[in-house]
Amino acid sequence: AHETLAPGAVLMRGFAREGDGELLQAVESVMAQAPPRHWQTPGGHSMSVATTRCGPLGWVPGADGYHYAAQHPITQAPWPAMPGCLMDFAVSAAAEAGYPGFVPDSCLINLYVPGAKLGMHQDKDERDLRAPIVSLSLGLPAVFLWGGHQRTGSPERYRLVHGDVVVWGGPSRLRFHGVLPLADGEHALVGRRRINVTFRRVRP
Ligand code: MD5
Ligand code: FE
Repeated sequence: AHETLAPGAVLMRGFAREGDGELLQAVESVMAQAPPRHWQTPGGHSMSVATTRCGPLGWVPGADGYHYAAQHPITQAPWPAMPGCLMDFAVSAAAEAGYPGFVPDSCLINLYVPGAKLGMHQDKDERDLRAPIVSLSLGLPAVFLWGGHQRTGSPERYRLVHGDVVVWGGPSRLRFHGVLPLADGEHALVGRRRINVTFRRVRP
């Protein structure tokens, strides 16, 4: 059952539960090639969420702002290739949510340990804002905050658990959002972590 949260935003509970082992293995292989790290934000703070990425383009925070780059800013190494099962997953999740033809060129992996959080923000560094973002949650449950088009106001709350998938597109693509500090726990497959994987189309 798919739940339309607002025009363009579709929550598919448990959509990724069936293939979770293979998806996790693919994510682990990317993390082995490019270990998640706490990047500095342009404001000089260290993110509490550790990130890595795969695919042709990777989102990177830097002193001069956020941008997409084909290489690691320090080692100049290209990002790991996007594993086939992640690509296939993103394409089918988007199609299922009403976005046929979505092909990601970027995949961001957010690693949360207990206490890690993500402040309210918009995802607007992608050049192609018509494409949706596909989000896959693995591991410990999290409270997702969903605001409006302004930073102010009290956001709606959704509990996202292992295997939940959300596709954010259309008028919902630019809404402010964040994640509350992760509660401690232990997930049978993923351990004491939450991993969120987002698939994006950066270049039109
Ligand atoms: C997370 N990640 O749980 C979230 C899930 C990020 C990020 O926010 O930027 O890595 S993706 C939630 C999302 C993406 C695009 C649009 C909207 C929400 N939205 O309009 O609410 O780690
Ligand atoms: Fe975001």
